[in-house]
Amino acid sequence: MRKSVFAVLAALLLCLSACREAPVQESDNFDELIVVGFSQVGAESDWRAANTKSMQEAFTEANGYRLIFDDAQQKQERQINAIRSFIQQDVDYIVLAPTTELGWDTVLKEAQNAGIPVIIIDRMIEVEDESLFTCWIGSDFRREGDRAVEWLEERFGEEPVNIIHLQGNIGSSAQIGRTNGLDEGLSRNSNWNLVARDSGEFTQAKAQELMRHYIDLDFNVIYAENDNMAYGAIDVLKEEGLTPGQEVIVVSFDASRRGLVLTLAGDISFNVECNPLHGPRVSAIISRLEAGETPTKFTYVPEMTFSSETITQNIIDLRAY
Ligand code: GZL
Repeated sequence: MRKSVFAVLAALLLCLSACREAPVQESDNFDELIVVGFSQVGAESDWRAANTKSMQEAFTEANGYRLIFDDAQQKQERQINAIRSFIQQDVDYIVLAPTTELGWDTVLKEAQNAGIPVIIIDRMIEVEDESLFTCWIGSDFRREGDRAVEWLEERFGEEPVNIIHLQGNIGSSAQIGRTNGLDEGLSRNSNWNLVARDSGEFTQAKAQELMRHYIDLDFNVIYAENDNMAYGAIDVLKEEGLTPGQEVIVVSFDASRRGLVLTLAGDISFNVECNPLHGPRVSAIISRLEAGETPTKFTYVPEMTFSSETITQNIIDLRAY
């Protein structure tokens, strides 16, 4: 009996001395971490998944951050609640990927009054007072639309172009810019005709639903404002025995990996990149703010285009998302 008690005591002492020398865990410096509250639109698309992954990989404890992540399921009201929660938790920074352009003034004023800088990523916001956010980094959605329209003009020339237009979430700057680009194309090409226009909410399922509704119309082009809606449209074309890239030309946005695989296959004929990899970009902005510097107010990220004629598997393999 005594031996076993002694043995237990000896083991306990050994364990305690080992724990004392235990290496400092990252979480031991919990109070030194920069706390970032990130309000994300949702998980509606491949683009969004890549954007979330980029942010989560940038804002780790190993990199000196504690990330508080909120998925708003594409509802602005949930984003506003998340921002208020971040304020209550007194985070160091708020990052907002806004669902829509309008309706942010009140809650951003609350963040400003709490002395918490707000960084906007991806889509743009419209506010009375631009001091309500520190800076914005994202895409030039109107230019994305213009590039798709320029390709369609080159592809079709004077031939008839009868378009089904699958829009993203109405009021998001990605939808506004890409739609404005198409509207400019429709206004300057008398051989172009808008057959149908509807919001697929950037999702594959909603786009399938719309395409099943419009499939009997007379169209030869689908202008899908993101890859996931292009996937949905292509599903229905194939169900109906139509060959994307032949009877129907599909133009898409995002250039996600799956979108580029379909571009290589010829299902998508033209794909405009919308780069989601904002994690390192936002981390660099916060580093500058931590150093007392003032970041550029508006930063547009570089983007390229891909066509089924020029894309290769090697290009896809080299892509980061
Ligand atoms: C664009 C982004 C859009 C993508 C969609 O920057 O806001 O939202 O194009 C995503 O895939 O759902």
